[in-house]
Amino acid sequence: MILAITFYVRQPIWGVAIVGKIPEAPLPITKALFKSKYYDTLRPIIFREAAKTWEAAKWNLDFFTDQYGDTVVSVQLDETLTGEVEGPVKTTYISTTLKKYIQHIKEHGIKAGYLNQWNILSIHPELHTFLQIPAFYESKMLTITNLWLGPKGTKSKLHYDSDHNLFTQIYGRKLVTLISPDQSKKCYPINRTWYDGYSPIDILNPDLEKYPLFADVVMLQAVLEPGDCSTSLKAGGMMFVR
Ligand SMILES: O=C(O)CCC(=O)C(=O)O
Repeated sequence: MILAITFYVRQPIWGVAIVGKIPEAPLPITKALFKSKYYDTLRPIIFREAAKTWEAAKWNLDFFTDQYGDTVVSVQLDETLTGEVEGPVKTTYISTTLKKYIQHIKEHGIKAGYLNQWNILSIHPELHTFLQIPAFYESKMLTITNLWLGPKGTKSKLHYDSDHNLFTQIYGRKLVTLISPDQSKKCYPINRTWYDGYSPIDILNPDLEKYPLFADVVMLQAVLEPGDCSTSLKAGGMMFVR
């Protein structure tokens, strides 16, 4: 299982094009230093174990089955979760209960689909007590809080993002890839809009004959472990997650 929380941040633009790994910084860091060094200069950064002591670190499939099993959720079920996507994509969702979805994860793994962008606090506001916003972050900059719950191997296709985020890995591991706006034309984007723009390329297995420009793309990558926080500062750029 993989589980993550993202807080969305309304603050457009990116600023850097860098090669290689998403950089890491040690904690503690003051609000002022975080803002001047990373936020204002739009540098993606990872703070390892920043959320290790969150109450949410206790979350697992049994917690959601026992406490929220009857909640109705919308689960994405299409091919964008598993491989290369030829556009245009018809995204398919089914409505089910959390209990049934979790049962499907246990029985069918990746075929169970992805409970993504679940705006949990709008439905269960009491869950905010499980999330302790890191002290370096101005919590007033955060807007929507989304939960992403899926089976091992689930992918979020390479897509555009309109907002920065504060991404926290709760359970399982995720490979996060960020591509800055100046690189995105090498990703053969389809629907260049913030809400449904994406690339047809499976970046883990790119077809370079079909997408030769992708061979030169500059990406930042990192594996996030439980408790790690990353501030993607990716607005206007592209993101891929597995
Ligand atoms: O975790 C994921 O699968 C995708 C996250 C994402 O797209 C985002 O934070 O904007």
